[in-house]
Amino acid sequence: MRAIGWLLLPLFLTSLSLPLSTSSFYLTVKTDKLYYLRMEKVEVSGCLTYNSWPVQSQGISLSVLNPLGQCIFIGTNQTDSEGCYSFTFVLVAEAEYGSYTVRVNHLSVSNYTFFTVLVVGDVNCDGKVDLKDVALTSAAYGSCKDWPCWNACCDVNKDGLVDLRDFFIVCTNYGKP
Ligand SMILES: [Ca+2]
Ligand SMILES: [Ca+2]
Repeated sequence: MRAIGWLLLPLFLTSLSLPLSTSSFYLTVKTDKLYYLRMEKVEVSGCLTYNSWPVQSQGISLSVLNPLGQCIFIGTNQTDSEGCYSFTFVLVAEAEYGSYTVRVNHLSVSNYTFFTVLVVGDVNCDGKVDLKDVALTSAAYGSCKDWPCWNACCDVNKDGLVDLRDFFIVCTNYGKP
């Protein structure tokens, strides 16, 4: 009888451990960039794992809140064969400037990340266009890629050259938001 008891013990322990194992789900989330401009496409992606193994065909829900706490996007998708999911949405022309919260959920498991919508011309990504942005653009003025004073952030119109066009954009947005 005692021998049967010892045989059943592992089964008993296994049944005890099952409820605890639900906490082994893990959901990751990231955006393709940290900073965006209005009307840019935002790509959100991540993976769902259980004890580090990918979990496929599971529903993932997404919500995105703007700096005012308003929900600007919601969606649902399923994890693929590698346990990964993705969402894409485009920021509207009137998107609020500032920090956005991206939250993903699968049942009771959730995670979140942030991204920032910048004013065009905010070349140092500090949330406003001011003298620092003008100074940085001046320092990179006249440069193109691979030049010592090249600063990709100052190439505001992304034409491969920091020139009067970029300077004009920075000055036009001076003081925003
Ligand atoms: Ca700035
Ligand atoms: Ca340029």
